[in-house]
Parts: sequence; structure tokens; C-alpha cells
Amino acid sequence: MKTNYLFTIAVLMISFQTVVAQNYDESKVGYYQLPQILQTKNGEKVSTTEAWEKIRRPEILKLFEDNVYGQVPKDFDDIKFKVTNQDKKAMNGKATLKEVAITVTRNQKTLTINLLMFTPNKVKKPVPMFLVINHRGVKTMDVTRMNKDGFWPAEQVIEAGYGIAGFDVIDVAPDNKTDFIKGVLQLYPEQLDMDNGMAALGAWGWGASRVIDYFEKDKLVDAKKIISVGHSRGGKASLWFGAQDQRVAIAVSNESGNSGAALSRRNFGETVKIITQNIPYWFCENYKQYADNEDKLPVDQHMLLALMAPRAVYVGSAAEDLWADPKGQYIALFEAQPVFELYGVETKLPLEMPSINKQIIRPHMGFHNREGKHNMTPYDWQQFLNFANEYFNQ
Ligand code: GTR
Repeated sequence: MKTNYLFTIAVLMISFQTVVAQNYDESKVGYYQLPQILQTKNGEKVSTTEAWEKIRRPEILKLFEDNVYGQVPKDFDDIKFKVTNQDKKAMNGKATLKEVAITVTRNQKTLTINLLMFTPNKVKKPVPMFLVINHRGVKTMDVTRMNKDGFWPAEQVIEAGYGIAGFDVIDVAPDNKTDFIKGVLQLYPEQLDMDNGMAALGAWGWGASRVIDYFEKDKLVDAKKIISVGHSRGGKASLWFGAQDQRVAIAVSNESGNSGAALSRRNFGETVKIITQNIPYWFCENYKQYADNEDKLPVDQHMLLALMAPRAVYVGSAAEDLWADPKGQYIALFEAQPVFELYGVETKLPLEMPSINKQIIRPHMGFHNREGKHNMTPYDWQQFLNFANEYFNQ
């Protein structure tokens, strides 16, 4: 009887904690103030693209590096590309398949990323390329096309005249607490001792940069039109990758939520506390100090989206994916606009988040909030294609 009673108390306490830990009630979001995007640390106003590029952009990049995602080291000794498989008549002749081993060496240690890519045969010039930072495994990217997965709908993308590529994040940093160090971090072991050292999300972006190094050498690919794509944790990585590597033309974040496209200060859905407790190895050590302390963060996620300017950024949401806070993602996009405006890009997003299934395409910015749950689907891909068509004038 006594044990039962204690058990009930324990259950009540746990559920109470869950209730107070996260909020899904718009009326309880509360007041928050975002850091000024166009004001330097010294308090000077940024009103030219020059001041943005020379002062404020590097400042913001460094703040994200030091406080959220950690560094992305750029040095290595050698990189080699080896096409391990090629089929010019894949997808019943519609596409060319290539599998490429990308091997990077630093201090006598090596790492290999296994890239998969299809390019459309009907297009007779280098094609724009979707590159997926894929945390759902190679099973979603079947090269035989016997298994088709809506997460990586290669046929749909090829039909639209684009290339599609991807790599499994496991090659670069396995997605778990203990094994994430058994990838590229073995090439940069010193990062593990730093409070702003590289963690899993940064490592995945590092891998994506090595893929672009390869694309720059492949005549089938237009390396000036790389579209980085990630879903959820992959979406967070996609945005940080796009911020780091200015060769990315469009960064797509699908339902990346907290520490991705959603504002951290908006208390709705997942929080910095929950994410740093559950999945600390995605971020640098320093990020933990902002758990329940978001107001002290020197950045918020609208600034991450702004780092794409004057390139393009696309944010996909799902109406039932409240954990990822669709509205917080839209507000972040909205608040990123001043930087695009500096470049004369007239984004002019409406103040209100567009209604469900109503895509909004503006110059250099796009958004949708589809019906349904947390996932990346052919519907989402159609929205990415619509946006890329418009942006590249395909
Ligand atoms: C969850 C995490 C989210 C999101 C998601 C996913 O565990 O809380 O931030 O990234 O995983 O990647 O599917």
C-alpha cells in the first residue's frame, strides 16, 4: 500500500515536471526581447552591406560558434574523391547515379564520407543540386530504387530537372551520445577539450562542405546552385552549414524547431533546457548555460537565418508539429528580413504566419506550414522545388 502511494507521488511529480517544462499555450508564451540584429557589440548601427559583411556578420557567426554549435575547423591535409559506382542508365534511363567516396586526411588520420547522387539525363548542362544531410540512414536513399522513401524522393526531384544527393550523418558523426566522437572528431581531437568545440551538428555540416568540395569538381553539377536540405536535427545542421559555407545557395530547414529555425526565447514547444539535457552532444558545452536562461543568449535563431543573406533561406513547418513551434519559425524568418533588406531584397513577408498548406514565396525567402505531423514528405519537397524554380528562374 505504502509503495503504491509513493509510486503515485513519483508519477505525479514526473508529469508535473513535464507540464511545467514545456508550453503549448499561445497565451502563456510571455514577453521576450530579441537581440538586435543590426547593431554591433559596440552598439553601432549597421546600415550598409559593407558593415554587415565586415563587422556584424562575423560577430554573429562567432557568437553562434562560441555559444551554440561550436567551431567548424577548416584545415585538413588532403582530400580525395573516388567514384566507386556509376550507372548512366539509372531510373530506367532517366538519371545518372554516382556513388563517391570522399576521403579526408588530417594528421595521418582519415575519414571517408560515402556520397550518393542522381542527376537528370534530360538536362544537358550542369544541374542545381539538392544535398540532404541525412540522419535517417542510407535505407532512405536506396540506389537501386527498389525502395522508394518520401523522405528522399529522388524520382520527383529528377523529374523536375534537379540533382539529388545525400550522405548518412553516421559517416561523419554517429548520432548518439557516446559514438558521435567516432567520426570526424577523431581528426580534430583537440575540439573535444574546448567549451566551444565542434559537436555533432557542426560535424555534419563539415561533412556537407566536403561534399561541395567534390561537387566543384563534377561537371554534372552546377556548384553555384547547391540547395542544402535537412529535416529536424538535419534542418538545424543545414542552417548552421549554410551560415558557415557561403557556397550554399539556398538553405532549407524542414521542421528544425528549437536550436534550428524556431526562436529560443519564445517559450513554446521544445526548449533549450530540454534539448541540452536530452541531446547535449549536438551542441558545444557552452550552450548548456542557457537552459532556462534564454534571455542571456547573445543570439537568437532569426540571426542564424539572416546569415544566409543575400543568398536564400527556406523554412518548412508542419501544423501538428508543435514541438518544433511553426509560429516561432515563422517569426524568426520575419525577424531576419532587415538583413535581406540591406541588400535591397524586398522580402515583404506578411506579419501573420500564412495559413496551413499555403506556401509563401518571396525573393530569397520562402515558408510553408503543411497539414500533418513531423516528417519530410513529397509534399514538402514540392514546396522546395517551387521555391528553387522561382529563385533560380528555372
Ligand atoms: C528530437 C528533438 C528535436 C528534433 C527531433 C528530430 O528528439 O527534440 O529537436 O530534432 O528529435 O530530429 O527528429
